[in-house]
Amino acid sequence: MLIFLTLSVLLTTACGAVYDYGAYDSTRDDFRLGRFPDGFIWSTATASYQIEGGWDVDGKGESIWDRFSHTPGKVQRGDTGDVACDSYNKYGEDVQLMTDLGLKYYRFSLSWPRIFPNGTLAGGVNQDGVNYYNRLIDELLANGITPMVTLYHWDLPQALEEMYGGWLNEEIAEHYHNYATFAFQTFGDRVKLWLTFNEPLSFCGGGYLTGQHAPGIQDWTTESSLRCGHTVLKAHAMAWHTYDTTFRHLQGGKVGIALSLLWAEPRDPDLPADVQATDIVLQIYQRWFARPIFGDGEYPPVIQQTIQKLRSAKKLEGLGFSDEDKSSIRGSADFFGVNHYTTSIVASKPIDIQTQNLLESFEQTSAPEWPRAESDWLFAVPWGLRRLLKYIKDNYGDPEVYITENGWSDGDVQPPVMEDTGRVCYYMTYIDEVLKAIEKDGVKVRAYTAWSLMDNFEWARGYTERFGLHYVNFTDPNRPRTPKQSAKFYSDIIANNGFPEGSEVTKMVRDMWSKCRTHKILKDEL
Ligand code: GBH
Repeated sequence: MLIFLTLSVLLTTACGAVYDYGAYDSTRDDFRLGRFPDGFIWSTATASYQIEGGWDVDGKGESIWDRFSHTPGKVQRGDTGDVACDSYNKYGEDVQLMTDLGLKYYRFSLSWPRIFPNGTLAGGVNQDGVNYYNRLIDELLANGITPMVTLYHWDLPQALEEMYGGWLNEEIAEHYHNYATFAFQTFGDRVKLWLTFNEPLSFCGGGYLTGQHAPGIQDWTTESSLRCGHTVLKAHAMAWHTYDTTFRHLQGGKVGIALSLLWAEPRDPDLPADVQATDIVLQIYQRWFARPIFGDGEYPPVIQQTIQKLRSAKKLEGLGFSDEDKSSIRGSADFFGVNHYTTSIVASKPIDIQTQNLLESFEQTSAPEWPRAESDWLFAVPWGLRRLLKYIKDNYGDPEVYITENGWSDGDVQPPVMEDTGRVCYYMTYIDEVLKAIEKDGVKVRAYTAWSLMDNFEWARGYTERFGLHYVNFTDPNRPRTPKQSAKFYSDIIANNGFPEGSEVTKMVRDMWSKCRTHKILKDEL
């Protein structure tokens, strides 16, 4: 029996039949030529801890990522962000790379403890840190590049972790609010695009559930990650409202949030249990933060039920939204920021509802034909992005969507991957899905952001995974940056505003085609 089962699994896998997800649309993998709408925003992104270095210079306070990476066993190979790309000193070179690409936008984050060393306004402002961001912003503007600033990309001041228990404590929403207000006040004359948070799901899940990210708390009951998310939603809304009432009429900018959204498909669309498991995955990954902000202000049912369960089991306080909270969170974004990387196939797993939690009720897998990046979670499934964008349009009131991250990793190998075919294929096909979403589905996508401008500190994976359009040599004290093939390709897309017929970039698409495994059908006109 076992042998028979194994054999049949192998056979169906080899035939690929069961894994042909989303095949109902025969034009799914076609490549579409065309230009993006005028004024479409092309950008690249980085984050403070991942690139700056200068972790303890000029009055900067310690962050939870400094502490975490300095703790043995937390980051692969013992890598740290102490120096990283040394952008604290080399920001001028970074801006030069963008100019060479023809980029007009750049997304980066502020390090909270570089500005408020102990996290609080009362603890004092570090003027050297403020000056650093002033220099960077001015350098960008002098080169015609519009800054898009993330206020929080995971480097919480360590002092707030120690004084309050970090995001587990709702009181730090007030400190975040002070910090955000200070940033609007100080930089908002020149910064018009803001993101309050980068991927609450990732840092609440990584920091307070799996423990793989700072501050490294492992709590599989999900209580801690839910508390983290709760504080973050409140803090986000406070910052947005302050911008809305106090700064908008003076500065005229926009404030959004970058949510990490995956796409998911059931392993067997005809099996109700798989369909239901997929819905659970989407409730957690997509709706936990999106529904309160962009939907009706409520948590999705799975999150609500989990909170209820924890409440009755542990007599929990908090974790509920008052009507006031709800109306303050609902609608608190001027655009929908999306970080998207990959798609999952979801299968159900039977669980004991009494003793196990919902995270154990599903299994996420991939299809054998999906190309995999160096990161073990990252598969190239371009059509997943188009479905996700359509989903956002249909479920969240057709908002303006900014793709705030999308990218592909290579390994840290010798010789380095400079002819980065995997990344070129990924960008070419994912960007084309954005074009389809705009032209065929009418999704209001305003921006596309490549992660990342350059190789950098990839969190718990250290420098073992490289996401850059530029190669960074981390063994050289000067951290030289060198464009990869994908940098040239991306700059051609930017110069052409897409893939117009007859252009150089379209010729390159045709040349690349046979090397890319994601889109199998080649359209005649190409
Ligand atoms: C983004 O997160 C981050 O915003 C960015 O800083 C980062 O450099 C970039 O992506 C590349 O990773 O190891 O199986 O537990 C992307 C979302 C969420 C993807 C956490 C990896 C861990 C999966 N990430 N997830 S696993």
